[in-house]
Amino acid sequence: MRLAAVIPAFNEGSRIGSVIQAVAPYVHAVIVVDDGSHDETASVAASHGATVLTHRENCGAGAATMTGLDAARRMEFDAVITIDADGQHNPADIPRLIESLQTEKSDLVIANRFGQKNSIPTIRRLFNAIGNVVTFAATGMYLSDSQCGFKLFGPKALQEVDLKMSGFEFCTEIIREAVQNKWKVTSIPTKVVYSDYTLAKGQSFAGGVQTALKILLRSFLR
Ligand SMILES: Nc1nc2c(ncn2[C@@H]2O[C@H](COP(=O)(O)OP(=O)(O)OP(=O)(O)O)[C@@H](O)[C@H]2O)c(=O)[nH]1
Ligand SMILES: [Mg+2]
Repeated sequence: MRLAAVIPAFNEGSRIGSVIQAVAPYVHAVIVVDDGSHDETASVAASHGATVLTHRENCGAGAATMTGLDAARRMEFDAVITIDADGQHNPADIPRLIESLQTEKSDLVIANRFGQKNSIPTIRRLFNAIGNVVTFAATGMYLSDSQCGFKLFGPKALQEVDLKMSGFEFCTEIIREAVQNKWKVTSIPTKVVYSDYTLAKGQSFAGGVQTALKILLRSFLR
């Protein structure tokens, strides 16, 4: 199975190099999508051997992820790992995602940050719980971590995925596509690290509410 990593990245110049280094041993290629960063994300990624695609403007994590998935398809990869550029996920968990894809014959494996002992701030737990409820309301599928960026798309999911929502709504959109296209979804507990850096950069409460409203509006207007 030819496996690529897709890393959406917005202003992650200080982190992206070490993330690429840690991911590279597990995959055949690393594709970084520089989402209109104002810092050195693109040059650092290129100097660490990644294929770099650049959005001229900041388009959002969903758009950046879709750009990377589409590129991997065109480069004829069979499967894609998506992983955040801020170092929150542990690339050493990648083999366990692959194992789940193969043994469970699943199409999409989603890392579950809440399935093992991780130190996660209460506000982040709350955000994600709301994300799970909104996702369930919009798709009918309940997952313990519907909003996690660490995922493995198997061959069927990689060929069929077609995200239209550009922001963080894309995580819920992926679940809707899974339901519509009858992908088998599995979820496995993984490590996650919250630091001052990721908390300062990550999602704001207002942003989270906006995302939830967009998802709900979209699913009612469908
Ligand atoms: N915030 C943000 N991240 C983006 C954007 N485009 C790509 N990304 C990348 O998307 C990934 C997830 O972004 P984060 O802001 O850390 O979101 P998160 O991990 O879901 O949220 P936290 O749990 O708060 O850390 C990172 O690799 C970002 O670099 C964007 O427009 N905004
Ligand atoms: Mg983050």
